[in-house]
Amino acid sequence: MLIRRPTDILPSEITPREFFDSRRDFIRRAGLGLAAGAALWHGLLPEARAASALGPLLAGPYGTDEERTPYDAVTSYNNFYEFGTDKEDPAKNASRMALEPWTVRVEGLVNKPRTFEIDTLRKLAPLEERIYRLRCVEAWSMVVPWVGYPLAALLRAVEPQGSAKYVEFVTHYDPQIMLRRPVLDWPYTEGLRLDEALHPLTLLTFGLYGEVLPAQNGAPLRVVVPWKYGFKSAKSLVAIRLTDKQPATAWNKAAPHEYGFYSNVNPEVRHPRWSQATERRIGELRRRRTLMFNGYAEQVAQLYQGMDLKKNF
Ligand SMILES: Nc1nc2c(c(=O)[nH]1)N[C@H]1C(S)=C(S)[C@@H](COP(=O)(O)O)O[C@H]1N2
Ligand SMILES: [Mo]
Repeated sequence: MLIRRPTDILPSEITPREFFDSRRDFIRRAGLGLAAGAALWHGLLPEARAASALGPLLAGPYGTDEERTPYDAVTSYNNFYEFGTDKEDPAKNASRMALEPWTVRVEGLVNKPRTFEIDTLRKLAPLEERIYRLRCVEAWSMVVPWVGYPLAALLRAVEPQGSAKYVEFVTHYDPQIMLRRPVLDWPYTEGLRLDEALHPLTLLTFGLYGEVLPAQNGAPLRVVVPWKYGFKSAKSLVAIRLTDKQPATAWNKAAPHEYGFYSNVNPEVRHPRWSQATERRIGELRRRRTLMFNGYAEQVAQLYQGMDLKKNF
């Protein structure tokens, strides 16, 4: 099978690792069409899951039949600016991060503020596999089997108070091992409206492809908000804070005219320096049309009813 790729992805980034390669070979040799191939591909996953360090995984809702982006691409073409601004920097540098011990403070306007050990947090709710698209504002996208549970499960456990309207995510920052240059205002922070954070699509994520989250993808835990630009999906969380005011966010602070608080995937709202009408799926040559809310409109459009999405970009 000829895998064509755009020039900005290194060959090493799209070569499926051996494990997935052998399955692809099998699918190819079986001479199956794309749809049958995809079904087989899905059918083969429980095998990978059984070997998972994360234990048994439920099949989560809102999946997609689209072809998954190879593991090697997902783990070698990253944005994690704390470890450098080139796509290959996080895979090279993020392993410097000590992942143990790791705690996450859940605090602010909640009845039961609590600091969780990462192992406790991982076991708070059953882990699911959720095959979600993630689309970067830079107009590349990928399809990934993420592993996690709805952020709502954690938020409900700490009992948000009536005055809580927003959720702020604070990420790990250690100047000894991360960029000191103020590319962004470290630590990287993000935010959601409380109803967005409670939406069942919003995933508190501990793994991908049935494995523990690699450091470069935001170990030991991150959020994945599939209907928003990738930068909303903050990595390596250390605090989750419920507030009554809209929190500042790293990209909005860095370039307020380019990155708004909402940052919903919206092909009708141009980034000031480029169009958002199309995207390039990693590993594909031909661009795809970008879908409103990254294809999740049916699930989330009602959250924004009556809002001007050009003004609230
Ligand atoms: N802490 C932190 N989280 C982050 C970023 C970052 O630079 N730092 N980059 C964001 C951006 S721009 C994207 S597109 C996604 C990329 O996730 P991935 O590398 O797992 O594909 O992570 C987001 N989360
Ligand atoms: Mo991004």
